[in-house]
Amino acid sequence: MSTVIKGGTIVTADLTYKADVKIEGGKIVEIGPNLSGTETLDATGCYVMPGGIDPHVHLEMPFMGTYSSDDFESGTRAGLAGGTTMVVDFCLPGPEQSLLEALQMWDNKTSRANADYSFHMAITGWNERVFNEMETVVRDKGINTFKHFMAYKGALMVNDDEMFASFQRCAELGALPLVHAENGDVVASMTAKLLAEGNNGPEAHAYSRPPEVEGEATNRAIMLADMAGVPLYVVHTSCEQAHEAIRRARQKGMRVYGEPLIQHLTLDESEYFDKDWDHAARRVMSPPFRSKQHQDSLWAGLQSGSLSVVATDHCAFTTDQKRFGVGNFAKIPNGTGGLEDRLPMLWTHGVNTGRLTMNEFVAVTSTNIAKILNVYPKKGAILVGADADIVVWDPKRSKTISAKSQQSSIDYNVFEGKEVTGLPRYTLTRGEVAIEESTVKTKEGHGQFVKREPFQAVNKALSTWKELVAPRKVERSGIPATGV
Ligand code: DUC
Ligand code: ZN
Ligand code: ZN
Ligand code: ZN
Repeated sequence: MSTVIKGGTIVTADLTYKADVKIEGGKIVEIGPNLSGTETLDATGCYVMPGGIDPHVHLEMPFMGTYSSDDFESGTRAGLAGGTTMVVDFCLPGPEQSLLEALQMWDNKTSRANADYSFHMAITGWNERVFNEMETVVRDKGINTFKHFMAYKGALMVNDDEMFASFQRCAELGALPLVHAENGDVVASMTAKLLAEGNNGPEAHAYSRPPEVEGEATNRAIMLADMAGVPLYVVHTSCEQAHEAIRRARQKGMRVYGEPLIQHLTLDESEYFDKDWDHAARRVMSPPFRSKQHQDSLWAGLQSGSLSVVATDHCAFTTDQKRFGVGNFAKIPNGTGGLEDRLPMLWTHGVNTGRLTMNEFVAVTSTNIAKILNVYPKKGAILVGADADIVVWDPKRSKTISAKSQQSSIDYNVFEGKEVTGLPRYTLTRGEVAIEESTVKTKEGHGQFVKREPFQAVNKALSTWKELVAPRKVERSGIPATGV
């Protein structure tokens, strides 16, 4: 049994060329002209690209007194419908919970996944057990990334001492630290002030977390990672201040990656000033949507390469869940959806406008993150031996995005009414057709956990501060007697 994708143009992060792709046993076995197999998929007029990888999703996540509404079944189905063939979710240990216990809980959620998945492990507190368990997580559990929340004070947030200790541990283990970079202390104090002054509507959420709190935290995390001698991945980079910090660090030779979200690239802060409370609350996420100036900065970063990956932070809450925050914006569950719409929206607003080439599109939706997460070329590649996670992309297919036709289980879509041109004709997950135009053929339980090995060579030579990390003892004579 073999499948041939016939008549298409292969588009990878670096090449565009006409060839057929033959698949057997879930893997690409041959690429070339005039291939034949037991089954043929017609790719005439289409681009054959590595399936999207969304490295930032929260499926069935316990958060702000509820659970995000898409689970591994509906979330991966939404992803596949939009050409995304792998997701990476965040395992969040509760207070005092062991990392390994939390991982077991997360693993239990995945039995109905339709596409492959992996986990980042969050460090939500610091003690000797966490220090020890990190090694097991990296060596035995196939997880090479640790997430740190610099915001959500009193819940997920870690302090600088904890974060710095964890960064150093990541350096030892060959793991990559991730940060949610917002200054949680300042957000908490601004939130309290806004509420005390009677600003309790969803627009106040944006006032409570201005770009400065993100820029400050991004800078701080970069400096601490540099001191620890470890690369850094900054999730949901939403503003110029954070982008500037990343740009500067990269220019100095530091290995720092920035991840804008499709929502921040295409939706702006005016969404919060809609008169309708539900409209604004549905768009409450952290960081919040920004002004057009910040959007321009993010697009420029993708074009110039200072920003590396486009993700979604898919964390979907229903309107009823959002209404927990009526009268107090700080209780609106933070999060928006985007899994199904990331590729079509980025194609429409990036490739169709000329901001991104097709190859850059593949780089920022799939190949770059596969390399950053150390799963390339199993994922993120159209190469012999790679998993056949493939999207056959029809650049002429259009639709109007609507909650009525989406796979996500929530009752609205933040992109409602937006026209997109460029959609999957087929999405294949390890060689199986999961999407054929608008027909969903996903198979519950098909998705497998993707193990990610530690990095052989974490860049230990990042910093001029290295000597501070490894202090040099000074032999001195004539030390004065201590005071009495
Ligand atoms: N931001 C969100 O909007 N939701 C989930 C967590 C986060 O950091
Ligand atoms: Zn976050
Ligand atoms: Zn997130
Ligand atoms: Zn189902």
